[in-house]
Amino acid sequence: MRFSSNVKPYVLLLIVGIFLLLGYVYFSFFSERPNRRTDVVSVTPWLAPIVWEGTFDPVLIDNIYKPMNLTIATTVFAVGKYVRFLQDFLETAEKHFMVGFNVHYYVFTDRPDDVPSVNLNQGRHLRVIQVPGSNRWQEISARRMEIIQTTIERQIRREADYIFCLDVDSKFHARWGSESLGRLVAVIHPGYYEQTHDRFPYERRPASTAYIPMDEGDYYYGGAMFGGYVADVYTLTKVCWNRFEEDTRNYIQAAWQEESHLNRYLLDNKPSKVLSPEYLWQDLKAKTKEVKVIRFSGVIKNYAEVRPNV
Ligand code: UD2
Repeated sequence: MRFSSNVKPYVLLLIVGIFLLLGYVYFSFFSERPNRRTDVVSVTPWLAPIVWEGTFDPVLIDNIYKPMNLTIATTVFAVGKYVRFLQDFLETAEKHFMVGFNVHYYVFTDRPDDVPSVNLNQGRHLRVIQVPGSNRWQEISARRMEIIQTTIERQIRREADYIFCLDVDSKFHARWGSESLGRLVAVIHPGYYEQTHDRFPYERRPASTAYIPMDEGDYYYGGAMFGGYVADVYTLTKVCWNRFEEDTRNYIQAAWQEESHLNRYLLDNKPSKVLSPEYLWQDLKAKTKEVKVIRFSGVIKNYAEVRPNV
Protein backbone atom coordinates (compact mmCIF):
# COMPACT_ATOMS: atom_id res chain seq x y z
CA MET A 1 0.00 0.00 0.00
CA ARG A 2 1.26 3.48 -0.81
CA PHE A 3 0.44 6.55 1.24
CA SER A 4 -0.42 9.67 -0.52
CA SER A 5 2.03 12.49 0.30
CA ASN A 6 -0.41 14.37 2.58
CA VAL A 7 -1.05 11.25 4.81
CA LYS A 8 2.69 10.63 5.45
CA PRO A 9 3.21 13.38 8.08
CA TYR A 10 0.25 12.02 10.13
CA VAL A 11 1.68 8.49 10.10
CA LEU A 12 5.07 9.81 11.22
CA LEU A 13 3.39 11.83 13.97
CA LEU A 14 1.51 8.72 15.11
CA ILE A 15 4.72 6.65 15.27
CA VAL A 16 6.52 9.37 17.26
CA GLY A 17 3.49 9.60 19.59
CA ILE A 18 3.50 5.84 20.21
CA PHE A 19 7.24 5.94 21.07
CA LEU A 20 6.72 8.85 23.47
CA LEU A 21 3.86 7.02 25.18
CA LEU A 22 5.92 3.82 25.53
CA GLY A 23 8.80 5.86 26.98
CA TYR A 24 6.49 7.47 29.52
CA VAL A 25 5.04 4.09 30.56
CA TYR A 26 8.55 2.60 30.89
CA PHE A 27 9.89 5.42 33.06
CA SER A 28 6.76 5.56 35.23
CA PHE A 29 6.89 1.88 36.07
CA PHE A 30 10.52 0.89 35.96
CA SER A 31 12.49 3.92 37.03
CA GLU A 32 13.19 4.58 40.74
CA ARG A 33 10.79 7.10 42.15
CA PRO A 34 10.25 8.18 45.72
CA ASN A 35 7.83 5.88 47.58
CA ARG A 36 8.40 3.02 45.17
CA ARG A 37 10.83 0.14 45.69
CA THR A 38 10.39 -3.10 43.83
CA ASP A 39 13.77 -4.64 44.67
CA VAL A 40 13.16 -5.03 48.42
CA VAL A 41 10.29 -6.21 50.61
CA SER A 42 8.95 -3.16 52.40
CA VAL A 43 6.24 -4.72 54.56
CA THR A 44 6.32 -7.62 57.04
CA PRO A 45 3.81 -10.51 56.92
CA TRP A 46 2.00 -8.79 59.84
CA LEU A 47 1.81 -5.56 57.80
CA ALA A 48 4.42 -3.50 59.62
CA PRO A 49 6.49 -1.23 57.33
CA ILE A 50 10.11 -2.14 56.65
CA VAL A 51 11.79 1.22 56.20
CA TRP A 52 14.07 1.51 53.17
CA GLU A 53 15.20 4.62 51.33
CA GLY A 54 12.58 5.34 48.69
CA THR A 55 9.64 3.96 50.69
CA PHE A 56 8.79 7.20 52.49
CA ASP A 57 8.62 10.92 51.87
CA PRO A 58 10.88 12.61 54.46
CA VAL A 59 9.25 16.04 54.11
CA LEU A 60 5.74 14.68 54.46
CA ILE A 61 6.58 12.49 57.44
CA ASP A 62 8.42 15.32 59.23
CA ASN A 63 5.42 17.58 58.69
CA ILE A 64 3.31 15.03 60.56
CA TYR A 65 5.65 14.46 63.52
CA LYS A 66 7.38 17.83 64.03
CA PRO A 67 4.31 19.77 65.21
CA MET A 68 3.86 17.17 67.99
CA ASN A 69 6.90 18.61 69.83
CA LEU A 70 8.13 15.13 70.73
CA THR A 71 11.08 14.28 72.94
CA ILE A 72 13.22 11.32 71.96
CA ALA A 73 15.31 9.64 74.67
CA THR A 74 18.50 8.05 73.36
CA THR A 75 20.46 5.69 75.57
CA VAL A 76 24.07 4.87 74.91
CA PHE A 77 26.53 2.90 77.03
CA ALA A 78 30.21 3.79 77.09
CA VAL A 79 31.73 1.58 79.74
CA GLY A 80 35.50 1.16 80.08
CA LYS A 81 37.40 1.86 76.89
CA TYR A 82 34.19 2.28 74.88
CA VAL A 83 34.12 5.88 76.12
CA ARG A 84 36.45 6.64 73.21
CA PHE A 85 33.58 6.11 70.74
CA LEU A 86 31.34 8.76 72.32
CA GLN A 87 32.71 11.83 70.57
CA ASP A 88 32.09 10.56 67.02
CA PHE A 89 28.77 9.03 68.03
CA LEU A 90 27.47 12.31 69.48
CA GLU A 91 28.96 14.62 66.85
CA THR A 92 27.49 12.61 63.99
CA ALA A 93 24.15 12.23 65.82
CA GLU A 94 23.92 16.01 66.02
CA LYS A 95 24.24 16.14 62.23
CA HIS A 96 21.92 13.31 61.26
CA PHE A 97 19.85 11.82 64.11
CA MET A 98 16.31 13.14 64.68
CA VAL A 99 17.33 16.60 63.51
CA GLY A 100 14.80 19.23 64.58
CA PHE A 101 13.47 17.09 67.44
CA ASN A 102 14.09 17.34 71.18
CA VAL A 103 16.65 14.66 71.96
CA HIS A 104 17.77 13.66 75.46
CA TYR A 105 20.91 11.58 75.42
CA TYR A 106 21.44 9.36 78.46
CA VAL A 107 25.11 8.38 78.53
CA PHE A 108 25.88 5.49 80.88
CA THR A 109 29.52 5.20 81.83
CA ASP A 110 31.91 4.29 84.61
CA ARG A 111 34.19 7.13 83.44
CA PRO A 112 32.12 10.33 83.68
CA ASP A 113 35.26 12.51 83.56
CA ASP A 114 36.09 11.17 80.10
CA VAL A 115 32.75 12.07 78.53
CA PRO A 116 33.64 14.57 75.76
CA SER A 117 32.03 17.96 75.60
CA VAL A 118 30.09 18.13 72.34
CA ASN A 119 28.12 21.14 71.08
CA LEU A 120 24.46 20.20 71.06
CA ASN A 121 21.80 21.87 68.94
CA GLN A 122 18.77 23.60 70.40
CA GLY A 123 16.37 21.28 72.22
CA ARG A 124 19.02 18.63 72.78
CA HIS A 125 20.47 17.69 76.17
CA LEU A 126 22.90 15.16 77.52
CA ARG A 127 22.87 13.47 80.91
CA VAL A 128 25.68 11.36 82.24
CA ILE A 129 24.66 8.48 84.49
CA GLN A 130 27.34 6.61 86.34
CA VAL A 131 27.22 2.81 86.17
CA PRO A 132 29.65 0.20 87.47
CA GLY A 133 32.36 -1.16 85.20
CA SER A 134 32.84 -4.88 84.70
CA ASN A 135 35.62 -7.17 83.64
CA ARG A 136 33.24 -9.09 81.32
CA TRP A 137 31.97 -7.41 78.14
CA GLN A 138 29.10 -9.91 78.00
CA GLU A 139 27.84 -8.55 81.31
CA ILE A 140 28.20 -4.91 80.20
CA SER A 141 26.28 -5.59 77.01
CA ALA A 142 23.51 -7.60 78.70
CA ARG A 143 23.07 -5.39 81.78
CA ARG A 144 22.01 -2.58 79.46
CA MET A 145 18.55 -4.15 79.60
CA GLU A 146 18.44 -3.87 83.38
CA ILE A 147 19.86 -0.35 83.50
CA ILE A 148 17.58 0.99 80.76
CA GLN A 149 14.59 -0.51 82.58
CA THR A 150 15.46 1.16 85.90
CA THR A 151 16.30 4.49 84.23
CA ILE A 152 12.96 4.49 82.41
CA GLU A 153 11.28 3.89 85.76
CA ARG A 154 13.23 6.63 87.53
CA GLN A 155 13.21 9.37 84.94
CA ILE A 156 12.83 8.66 81.24
CA ARG A 157 9.09 7.90 81.45
CA ARG A 158 8.52 11.47 82.66
CA GLU A 159 10.96 13.05 80.21
CA ALA A 160 10.36 11.49 76.79
CA ASP A 161 7.77 10.15 74.36
CA TYR A 162 9.94 7.75 72.37
CA ILE A 163 13.22 6.04 73.14
CA PHE A 164 16.02 4.57 71.04
CA CYS A 165 18.70 2.36 72.62
CA LEU A 166 21.87 2.37 70.54
CA ASP A 167 25.39 0.89 70.46
CA VAL A 168 28.10 3.50 70.98
CA ASP A 169 30.77 2.08 68.67
CA SER A 170 28.96 3.51 65.65
CA LYS A 171 28.54 6.68 63.62
CA PHE A 172 25.64 8.30 61.80
CA HIS A 173 26.24 9.01 58.11
CA ALA A 174 22.86 10.15 56.80
CA ARG A 175 19.36 11.07 57.91
CA TRP A 176 17.78 8.99 60.67
CA GLY A 177 14.50 10.79 61.17
CA SER A 178 10.84 10.58 62.07
CA GLU A 179 10.27 7.71 59.61
CA SER A 180 11.83 5.51 62.33
CA LEU A 181 9.23 6.35 64.99
CA GLY A 182 6.77 3.67 66.04
CA ARG A 183 5.31 1.82 69.01
CA LEU A 184 7.94 -0.95 68.94
CA VAL A 185 10.85 -0.61 66.53
CA ALA A 186 13.59 -3.10 65.66
CA VAL A 187 16.30 -3.25 63.01
CA ILE A 188 17.26 -6.10 60.70
CA HIS A 189 20.86 -7.14 61.40
CA PRO A 190 23.03 -6.37 58.34
CA GLY A 191 24.79 -9.72 58.56
CA TYR A 192 21.62 -11.77 58.15
CA TYR A 193 19.13 -9.93 55.96
CA GLU A 194 20.04 -12.02 52.94
CA GLN A 195 19.94 -15.34 54.83
CA THR A 196 17.10 -17.80 55.44
CA HIS A 197 15.91 -18.07 59.04
CA ASP A 198 17.45 -21.50 59.63
CA ARG A 199 20.84 -19.71 59.32
CA PHE A 200 20.03 -17.07 61.95
CA PRO A 201 22.19 -17.25 65.09
CA TYR A 202 19.20 -17.42 67.44
CA GLU A 203 19.64 -19.26 70.74
CA ARG A 204 18.98 -22.89 69.78
CA ARG A 205 19.22 -24.65 73.16
CA PRO A 206 15.78 -25.35 74.67
CA ALA A 207 17.29 -24.88 78.16
CA SER A 208 17.52 -21.12 77.56
CA THR A 209 14.51 -18.80 77.82
CA ALA A 210 15.77 -17.20 74.57
CA TYR A 211 15.29 -20.50 72.68
CA ILE A 212 13.87 -20.30 69.16
CA PRO A 213 13.23 -23.60 67.31
CA MET A 214 14.74 -24.05 63.83
CA ASP A 215 11.44 -23.64 62.03
CA GLU A 216 10.49 -20.38 63.75
CA GLY A 217 11.58 -16.76 63.44
CA ASP A 218 10.85 -13.74 61.29
CA TYR A 219 14.07 -11.72 60.95
CA TYR A 220 17.36 -11.63 62.81
CA TYR A 221 17.26 -8.32 64.66
CA GLY A 222 20.41 -6.48 65.75
CA GLY A 223 20.94 -5.78 69.43
CA ALA A 224 22.57 -2.46 68.57
CA MET A 225 19.20 -0.73 68.17
CA PHE A 226 15.70 -1.10 69.54
CA GLY A 227 13.18 1.57 70.31
CA GLY A 228 9.61 2.74 70.40
CA TYR A 229 7.21 4.23 72.92
CA VAL A 230 8.85 4.50 76.32
CA ALA A 231 6.22 2.17 77.87
CA ASP A 232 6.74 -0.54 75.23
CA VAL A 233 10.53 -0.43 75.52
CA TYR A 234 10.17 -0.59 79.30
CA THR A 235 8.30 -3.91 79.02
CA LEU A 236 10.81 -5.22 76.48
CA THR A 237 13.82 -4.47 78.71
CA LYS A 238 12.09 -5.83 81.80
CA VAL A 239 11.13 -9.13 80.16
CA CYS A 240 14.55 -9.58 78.51
CA TRP A 241 16.41 -8.82 81.74
CA ASN A 242 14.21 -11.18 83.82
CA ARG A 243 14.81 -13.96 81.30
CA PHE A 244 18.54 -13.26 81.25
CA GLU A 245 18.58 -13.61 85.06
CA GLU A 246 16.50 -16.77 84.95
CA ASP A 247 19.04 -18.23 82.51
CA THR A 248 21.89 -17.19 84.82
CA ARG A 249 20.21 -19.02 87.71
CA ASN A 250 20.10 -22.07 85.44
CA TYR A 251 23.78 -21.67 84.52
CA ILE A 252 23.12 -20.83 80.90
CA GLN A 253 23.96 -17.72 78.89
CA ALA A 254 22.22 -17.19 75.55
CA ALA A 255 24.41 -17.31 72.45
CA TRP A 256 24.38 -13.53 71.88
CA GLN A 257 23.39 -12.38 75.35
CA GLU A 258 20.66 -9.72 75.29
CA GLU A 259 20.51 -9.83 71.49
CA SER A 260 19.23 -13.43 71.73
CA HIS A 261 16.62 -12.41 74.31
CA LEU A 262 15.63 -9.44 72.16
CA ASN A 263 15.06 -11.77 69.21
CA ARG A 264 12.92 -14.12 71.31
CA TYR A 265 10.89 -11.19 72.66
CA LEU A 266 10.30 -9.76 69.17
CA LEU A 267 9.18 -13.12 67.85
CA ASP A 268 6.33 -13.07 70.41
CA ASN A 269 5.77 -9.31 70.35
CA LYS A 270 5.98 -8.26 66.71
CA PRO A 271 7.54 -4.86 66.09
CA SER A 272 5.17 -2.27 64.67
CA LYS A 273 7.98 -0.92 62.47
CA VAL A 274 11.10 -2.65 61.18
CA LEU A 275 14.12 -0.65 60.05
CA SER A 276 16.14 -1.97 57.13
CA PRO A 277 19.90 -2.55 57.53
CA GLU A 278 20.40 1.04 56.29
CA TYR A 279 19.85 1.84 59.98
CA LEU A 280 22.46 -0.64 61.22
CA TRP A 281 25.34 -1.25 58.87
CA GLN A 282 28.92 -2.24 59.64
CA ASP A 283 31.91 -0.38 58.24
CA LEU A 284 33.67 -3.65 57.49
CA LYS A 285 30.80 -4.82 55.26
CA ALA A 286 30.76 -3.73 51.61
CA LYS A 287 27.61 -1.83 50.61
CA THR A 288 25.12 -4.01 48.72
CA LYS A 289 22.92 -2.85 45.85
CA GLU A 290 19.69 -2.72 47.92
CA VAL A 291 21.27 -0.37 50.42
CA LYS A 292 21.01 3.06 48.80
CA VAL A 293 21.93 4.97 51.96
CA ILE A 294 23.96 3.94 54.99
CA ARG A 295 22.50 5.90 57.90
CA PHE A 296 24.20 4.35 60.94
CA SER A 297 27.15 2.02 60.90
CA GLY A 298 29.33 0.21 63.42
CA VAL A 299 32.99 1.26 63.25
CA ILE A 300 35.77 -1.26 62.83
CA LYS A 301 37.20 -1.99 66.26
CA ASN A 302 39.93 -4.12 67.68
CA TYR A 303 37.89 -6.33 70.03
CA ALA A 304 40.95 -7.56 71.92
CA GLU A 305 42.03 -3.99 72.58
CA VAL A 306 38.71 -2.35 73.57
CA ARG A 307 36.99 -5.09 75.53
CA PRO A 308 37.91 -5.96 79.12
CA ASN A 309 37.98 -9.69 78.23
CA VAL A 310 38.04 -11.59 74.95
C1 UD2 B 1 26.64 -7.24 68.97
C2 UD2 B 1 25.48 -6.27 68.92
C3 UD2 B 1 25.36 -5.59 70.28
C4 UD2 B 1 25.13 -6.62 71.36
C5 UD2 B 1 26.24 -7.65 71.33
C6 UD2 B 1 25.90 -8.81 72.26
C7 UD2 B 1 25.05 -5.33 66.70
C8 UD2 B 1 25.64 -4.56 65.58
N1 UD2 B 1 25.77 -5.33 67.85
O1 UD2 B 1 27.77 -6.36 68.98
O2 UD2 B 1 24.31 -4.67 70.29
O3 UD2 B 1 23.86 -7.22 71.19
O4 UD2 B 1 26.45 -8.18 70.01
O5 UD2 B 1 26.83 -9.78 72.19
O6 UD2 B 1 23.98 -5.88 66.58
N2 UD2 B 1 29.85 -1.89 75.77
C9 UD2 B 1 30.59 -1.01 76.57
N3 UD2 B 1 31.78 -1.44 77.06
C10 UD2 B 1 32.29 -2.69 76.82
C11 UD2 B 1 31.54 -3.57 76.00
C12 UD2 B 1 30.32 -3.13 75.47
O7 UD2 B 1 30.18 0.12 76.81
O8 UD2 B 1 33.39 -3.00 77.31
C13 UD2 B 1 28.55 -1.42 75.25
C14 UD2 B 1 28.73 -0.43 74.10
O9 UD2 B 1 27.65 0.47 74.08
C15 UD2 B 1 28.69 -1.34 72.88
C16 UD2 B 1 27.62 -2.36 73.31
O10 UD2 B 1 27.81 -2.53 74.72
O11 UD2 B 1 28.34 -0.59 71.73
C17 UD2 B 1 27.68 -3.72 72.61
O12 UD2 B 1 28.96 -4.28 72.75
P1 UD2 B 1 29.86 -4.60 71.47
O13 UD2 B 1 29.73 -3.49 70.51
O14 UD2 B 1 31.22 -4.97 71.91
O15 UD2 B 1 29.14 -5.88 70.92
P2 UD2 B 1 29.23 -6.51 69.43
O16 UD2 B 1 30.10 -5.69 68.57
O17 UD2 B 1 29.55 -7.96 69.53
